[in-house]
Amino acid sequence: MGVGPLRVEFSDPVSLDLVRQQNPRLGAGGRYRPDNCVALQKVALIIPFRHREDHLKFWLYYLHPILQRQQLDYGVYVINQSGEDTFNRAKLLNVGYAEALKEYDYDCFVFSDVDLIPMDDRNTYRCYGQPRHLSVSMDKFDFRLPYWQYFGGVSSLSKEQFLKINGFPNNYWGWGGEDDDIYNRLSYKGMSISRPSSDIGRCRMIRHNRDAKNEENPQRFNRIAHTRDTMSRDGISSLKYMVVKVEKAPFYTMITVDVGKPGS
Ligand SMILES: [Mn+2]
Repeated sequence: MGVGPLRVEFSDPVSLDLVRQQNPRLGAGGRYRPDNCVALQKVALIIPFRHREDHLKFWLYYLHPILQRQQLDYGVYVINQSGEDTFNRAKLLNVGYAEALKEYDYDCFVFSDVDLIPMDDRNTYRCYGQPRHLSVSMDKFDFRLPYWQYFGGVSSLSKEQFLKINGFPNNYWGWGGEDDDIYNRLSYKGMSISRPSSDIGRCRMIRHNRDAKNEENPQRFNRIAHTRDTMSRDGISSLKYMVVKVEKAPFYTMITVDVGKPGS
């Protein structure tokens, strides 16, 4: 079903009308299931989000056709952090996991930054025998892994793999470190990282400046050094948040959440 390498570029903005025209079989809230077969996995795509509407349009434009060619039974969940306090990517991912499961019996979770687009549809957005790192060769890093343990960008974990590591950390506020903490969790629980080859795993990042309220987190080095001690009490088991609004848009479900602020 795949077509291989894809042309991905961001010079012309895309409209949601175009997304509508190209995805006639997409259900409300960004749900899809193939009608000629039973998909092997039920996949929730989780996108941490705040103020990136233009990036989201590109993501929807490129990803929906790919995910349908991949014959996935899937739903798209945009987890929007309310307010203007410091951003917390990993906590938003935990919220996405919890909220998606309230809607459907998903068994696989793909966690994707809103600005990353795969350049080859053979990079299947599903789960594997080991946690999967999907964005292995990003244009931003010259199409190479920045370091071997790198787990940022786009990744997938089965429900079982996610629960084995108690989900993701809730206390990484601001930019950086949470992906390394997740890598530590996986490795401490005896798992390894599965990856596509570097040509199939090519992807493009939409260029942008650092967001306001997502400054580098100076505590990240200290936190990463203590994952082994903290992971059992900090994770999906200790997750606390408040849903502000659930919106079933035509191409995605947006869940706006209050995740608190540093120290709360
Ligand atoms: Mn980015």
